[in-house]
Amino acid sequence: MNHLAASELILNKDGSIYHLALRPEQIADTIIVVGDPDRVDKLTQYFDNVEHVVKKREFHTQTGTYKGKRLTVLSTGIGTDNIDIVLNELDALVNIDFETRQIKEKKTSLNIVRVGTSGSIQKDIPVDAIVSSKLAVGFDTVLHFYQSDDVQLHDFNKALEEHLDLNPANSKPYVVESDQEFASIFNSPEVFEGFTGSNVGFYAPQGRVLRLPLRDQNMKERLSSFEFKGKRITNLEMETSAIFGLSKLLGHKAASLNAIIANRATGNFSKDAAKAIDNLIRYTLDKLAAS
Ligand code: R1P
Repeated sequence: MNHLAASELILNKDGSIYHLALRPEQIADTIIVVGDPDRVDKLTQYFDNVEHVVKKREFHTQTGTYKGKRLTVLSTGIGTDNIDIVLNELDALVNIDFETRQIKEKKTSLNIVRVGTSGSIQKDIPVDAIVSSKLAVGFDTVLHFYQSDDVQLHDFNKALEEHLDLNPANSKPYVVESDQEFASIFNSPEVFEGFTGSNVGFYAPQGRVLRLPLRDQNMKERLSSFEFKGKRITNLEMETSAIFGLSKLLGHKAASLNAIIANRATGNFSKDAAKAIDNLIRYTLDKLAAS
């Protein structure tokens, strides 16, 4: 079997993977990913113990146990470009032998759940709600660089392309799914089922105007009015599409939970976003511990 060159699988001097600076023994098989590096402590404050803290750039990792369950919490920073790094390096930590630089024959599947923040684009999904994404649509380009046709829902892609007035210079939207079995542990009557849109920016790419006009002034309305097979786009953020797509390609099980801190349809912002995030954190930890 070919071994991976030093320029492709980049390891640091201490044997850790290039960006995350983690060694294989430092991660659990259930990983919670958050955008904000400061959110990691907000989860691990509830842990029984923390084994280690590793920080490099925006990637802040802590592994420990919560109610006896070993969990890793890792920050991704903002955007699907960072998700490309995080998913590939997490996968390398479990599925590539760093000594021989060869892909292991026996593959390990990780459970990966995002605990994020997001803006709802539907009036009936209010601020402070939790959305668990069943589907995600990526307006980013990450998945298009991989042989990813098999994990995309092409009927949804086509329906979206017909409904949205997309600039040909933008990428083609790709629709991907959570791992239905893993994601189902986060179901409950108070949690909204999500079809989450992820895009490459926070302002125009999500239809926000401060000083610069949008190319498509109706973008937000076009997104919120899309409906196909009884599914409508519920919320917008910047990571879930690549988490779902890359997890499926690499054989990991992904779920994505977002605290809705803004409602883009009504113009409301949460009066206590920190509390909404803490509520989601405690909900996620308890569901994982019970699973
Ligand atoms: C933008 O403010 C950031 O917040 C949301 C978006 O997806 C983006 O990363 O998620 P996080 O709070 O998890 O970072």
